[in-house]
Amino acid sequence: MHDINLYQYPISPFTEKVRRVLTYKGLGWNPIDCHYEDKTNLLAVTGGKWTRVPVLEWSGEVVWNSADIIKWIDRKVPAPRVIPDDAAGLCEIIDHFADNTLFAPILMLVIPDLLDAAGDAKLKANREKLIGMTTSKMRESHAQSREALLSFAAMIDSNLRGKDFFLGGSFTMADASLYHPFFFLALNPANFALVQEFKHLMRWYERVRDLKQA
Ligand SMILES: N[C@@H](CCC(=O)N[C@@H](CS)C(=O)NCC(=O)O)C(=O)O
Repeated sequence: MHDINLYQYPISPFTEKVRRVLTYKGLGWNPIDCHYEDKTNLLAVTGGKWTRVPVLEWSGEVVWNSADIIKWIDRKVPAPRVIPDDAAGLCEIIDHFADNTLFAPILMLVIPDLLDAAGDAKLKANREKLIGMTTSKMRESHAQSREALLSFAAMIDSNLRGKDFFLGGSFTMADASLYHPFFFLALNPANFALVQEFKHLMRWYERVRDLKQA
């Protein structure tokens, strides 16, 4: 048993952002799997204030929202730092881009096949309501989503030329933020193949996926 409880879904990209940071810092956690509809455990741990994953609980302290969890962890366990003092604002901007801009076309591309493969009508209806779009509508966006993804992948790839990590030689929050949409994309090998041509991005993806304790 570890001290940290991490409320999650195994395939949750936002949780994966936090899991990369915990791994790098050598902090173990107890995964507590949540249900897409029954939010009883999330409501209980957050005092009714939050129903999304990830939520982190450590010795009675409860934090939610992936970026806030990472900032909190970096203060509580500073070594090794993932938010450099001179790049804190940049990490926040990159996190915002990753969650809201990079993730958007990836969500459209990945969710329809994922839901079809699950074959669970209740889950499909629940996710369509949450996202505010049917899977057919998501599929209609696919040409545009692929184009957006390729343009974002090209930007990230060009910044990774000659660097092990997005801000330089060490893993930072920027890597965790940018990694999580690609983690989700990799759930669908046909979609992940779209970005294989970006060699710097691919090497970085594997480096972050295979990250060990610093
Ligand atoms: N801004 C939040 C977003 C978290 C989020 O949207 N998580 C998804 C799963 S990856 C979720 O819990 N969605 C609501 C649900 O599944 O009911 C964060 O960064 O933690």
